[in-house]
Amino acid sequence: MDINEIRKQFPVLDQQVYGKPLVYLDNAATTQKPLCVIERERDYYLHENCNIHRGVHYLSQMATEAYENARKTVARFINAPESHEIVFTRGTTESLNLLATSLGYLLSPKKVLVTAMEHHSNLVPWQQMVQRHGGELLVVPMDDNGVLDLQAYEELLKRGPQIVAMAHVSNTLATINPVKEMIKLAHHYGALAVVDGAQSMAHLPIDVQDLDCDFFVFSGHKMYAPMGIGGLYGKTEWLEKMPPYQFGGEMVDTVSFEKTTFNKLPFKFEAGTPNVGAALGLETAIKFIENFDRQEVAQHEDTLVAATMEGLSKIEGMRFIGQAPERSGLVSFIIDGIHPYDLGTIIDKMGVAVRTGHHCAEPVMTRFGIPGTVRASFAVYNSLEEVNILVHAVNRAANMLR
Ligand code: 7TS
Repeated sequence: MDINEIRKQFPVLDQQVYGKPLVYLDNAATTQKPLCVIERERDYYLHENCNIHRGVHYLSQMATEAYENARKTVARFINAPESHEIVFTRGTTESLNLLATSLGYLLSPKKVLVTAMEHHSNLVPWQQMVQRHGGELLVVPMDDNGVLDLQAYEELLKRGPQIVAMAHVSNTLATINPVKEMIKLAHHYGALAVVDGAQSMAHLPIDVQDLDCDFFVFSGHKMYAPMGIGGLYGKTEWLEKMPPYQFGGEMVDTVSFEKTTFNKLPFKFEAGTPNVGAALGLETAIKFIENFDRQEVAQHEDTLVAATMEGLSKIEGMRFIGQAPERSGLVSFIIDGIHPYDLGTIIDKMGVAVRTGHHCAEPVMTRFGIPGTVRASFAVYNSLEEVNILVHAVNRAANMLR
């Protein structure tokens, strides 16, 4: 892999901040976008822009076809059996709110099981939904390395949750959860399985049929695609049963003042005008990812993670948060006596962009008894040279703050 060639496709990386070359290590928050994705969206607005599914004219038909082809590309990318099982949304958060609301109407669940390492987006919608039904949220605990306790998981499943929602990859700990095994167990105990793939789509191959998950959700912007687009995969049998969660144009079949019937899948869940340009950008981002040998990319990212940990481990008082044997894409750490925010602010002035804080996973920080972490997260365009700059910057900042 020629990192310099790859970086040429990301003009945003080629800039200075505070007079220093930008080192962008906040990819778990959002990745940068390659030129092909930017150009695809631009092209759409230059030549194809039109509302879809409703015009008989040429442009509308072209845009509709392009949008539906994008859906097919997403389906192929995650090996969904049918493209109508892909619902376009604004992203992971909207997909999870759709699920919590619609499954809430359908099942009125009294118990939903989540894990101790969820992003707030895969926690609060479920919590609010069960509380509305007078139920409770069950939580799978984890150990000090950030590994889920699978024995406790099974015990909790015996308490009969109707839904289990789990992160594929943790955005704070980097843990890759054994979701296939967890889904199998969930089904054994009669629960539906929802996988939050926000942090896995860009890094791991996804096969929803192999996982056998009932639902899988993701955000485009964390996988080189534009913001404002993402998706929800759901098994047909469940999507058919689930009531819509937003109402309006496009999602209806017939409407009178007395009664409304709804459109077929997936349109039933896509009320209003969608973000067509971003969906086309997402399709291009998928093709961008597929152009690489994915194993080689994963190896490259693992090398960056290992080099980061190796370099940082020499700093006095260094504590890594998240040391599961199976990890992906990021390093979270704190240094004794130093607030993550102070460290992040100082290294920002050295050109290094990392995320500090609780990363929208406050219960994880509570679990580890810390205010937050500093998180460096990687993408295909990051280099070992950037890792060296990060390590050097953290070293200098730590010395300044001590
Ligand atoms: N789930 C996980 C595991 C995430 O990492 C995120 C975003 C979300 C859900 C929500 O995704 P969204 O695209 O709908 O916002 N995580 C982060 C992060 O770690 N830093 O900024 C956003």
